[in-house]
Amino acid sequence: MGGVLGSRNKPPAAMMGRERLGWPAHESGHNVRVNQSMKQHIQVLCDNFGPDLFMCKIKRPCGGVINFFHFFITDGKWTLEFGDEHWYEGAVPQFHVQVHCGPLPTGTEPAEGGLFSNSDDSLEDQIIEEKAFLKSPAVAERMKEVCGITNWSLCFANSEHVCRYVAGGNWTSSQIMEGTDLRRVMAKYMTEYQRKLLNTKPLQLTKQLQHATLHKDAAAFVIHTKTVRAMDQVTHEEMNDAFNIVLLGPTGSGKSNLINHYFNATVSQSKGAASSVTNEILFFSGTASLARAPTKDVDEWHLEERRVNIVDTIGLCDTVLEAPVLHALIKEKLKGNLAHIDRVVFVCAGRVTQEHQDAIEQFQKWLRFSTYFENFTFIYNKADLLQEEDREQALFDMCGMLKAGNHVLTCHRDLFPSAVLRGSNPGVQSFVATVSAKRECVLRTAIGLTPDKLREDDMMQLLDSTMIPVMNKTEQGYQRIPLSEEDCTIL
Ligand SMILES: Nc1nc2c(ncn2[C@@H]2O[C@H](COP(=O)(O)OP(=O)(O)OP(=O)(O)O)[C@@H](O)[C@H]2O)c(=O)[nH]1
Ligand SMILES: [Mg+2]
Repeated sequence: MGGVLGSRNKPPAAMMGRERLGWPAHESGHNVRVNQSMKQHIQVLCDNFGPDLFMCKIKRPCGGVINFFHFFITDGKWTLEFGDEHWYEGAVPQFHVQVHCGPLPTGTEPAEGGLFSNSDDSLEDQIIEEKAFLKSPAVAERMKEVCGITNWSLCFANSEHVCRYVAGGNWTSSQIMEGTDLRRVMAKYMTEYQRKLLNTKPLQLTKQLQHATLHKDAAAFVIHTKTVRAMDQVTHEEMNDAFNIVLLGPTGSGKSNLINHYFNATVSQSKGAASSVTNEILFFSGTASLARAPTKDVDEWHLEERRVNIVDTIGLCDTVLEAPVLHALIKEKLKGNLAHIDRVVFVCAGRVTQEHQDAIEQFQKWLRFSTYFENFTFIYNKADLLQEEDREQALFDMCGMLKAGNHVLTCHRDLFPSAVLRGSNPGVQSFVATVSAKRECVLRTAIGLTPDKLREDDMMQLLDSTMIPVMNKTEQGYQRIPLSEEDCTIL
């Protein structure tokens, strides 16, 4: 045998021809095609499913790919899957998402002690239960949404994408993630933009969020320009110039709400819910008056309008995606879209559990906290819910658990975002005269920001602790966490 594609380890030409038809073009982004008349017919069948659903998989060579798992959703009687009875081993599927009450994909008998086996991945013809979940109204809606999708693609729209989307709203396939053989083989045939769009929700399945102003009397520090799922191809200079902030933390800790505060607008969905809210990684771009390293025109550090990208991530310990899949997804999206990170913001709230600590520690290691500690900020969020005297204790406890240390940055007073917002910045000309005025900036803070009331001090804390570059003496002037392959061998 050989690698993922058998002994040849190269996709068959016929399969590649068919597969590439399903790949997104740069102009149109990632789309799914839906056969509307088929959809109308199929989606009424979704009402037949009982309340208890299972996301299952079965090993099934597909389009020449060995060790590929076909995913489907079933209640034990009715099944939603990408495919039909004409599927035979090794075929390139030519089908649509459908619902039937025929035999389960292989007709295998349910395993003892549960509907399906959930233990042994290696068995052929064995149905493996990945996840049991309830048919909530949101699940029922997503089942109907995917009915009739026709453009199956191993890389962009396979059965796992569809099933994970139905179960939890994430358009994700662990089988095409970075690190898999399939990804390695197929990525060679893709453009850079196509690679960025892997595991990205198709446009038709995304809901437009109406942007509303958060606090009527406040100014936005970052002016929103666009929200994207994959960063556009920008020039090397633009890429290098942007100030990139990534928020990471447990689900529900308030990451999306903090992002809305940077823009003073509801750019990201933030709400209290039993399950995770943000189910895709989004890049919010805008501009802000930020510190810039000396240039050939200006000798000193100064303020200038710069592009800012703020990344909202799916919450760690997500209620839907298992940790290894989620971590791989976040890493591939960050690496694939950003050349460097200026600031990593860890956001926690309430109790910090062992699971939270473990997940955060993984990202600390991956982003080399021990080297780049000045590029990390730790936020104990929702501190408005605590008594004033308990805030510092909660922050202290969190930082102890996350081994955050107690790091500070030093920066010219006038370059602080709070100075800019409060209008005390005298501008580049007179700034040069006041260059000696320095201030310390702490990289850990307890804050509470809610849409109902602007807490100005907390707002300033958020901006000051996350939007000051780490100044150093390298050629570029900034210390950044490199993400690109060339800059970094361990990523
Ligand atoms: N009181 C208070 N509530 C907050 C604060 N920040 C967020 N919340 C609330 O907490 C809930 C979750 O906030 P989100 O912004 O959706 O949290 P998230 O971290 O993005 O969650 P996921 O997308 O699931 O990872 C919402 O109801 C917010 O209004 C805060 O500082 N104080
Ligand atoms: Mg969120």
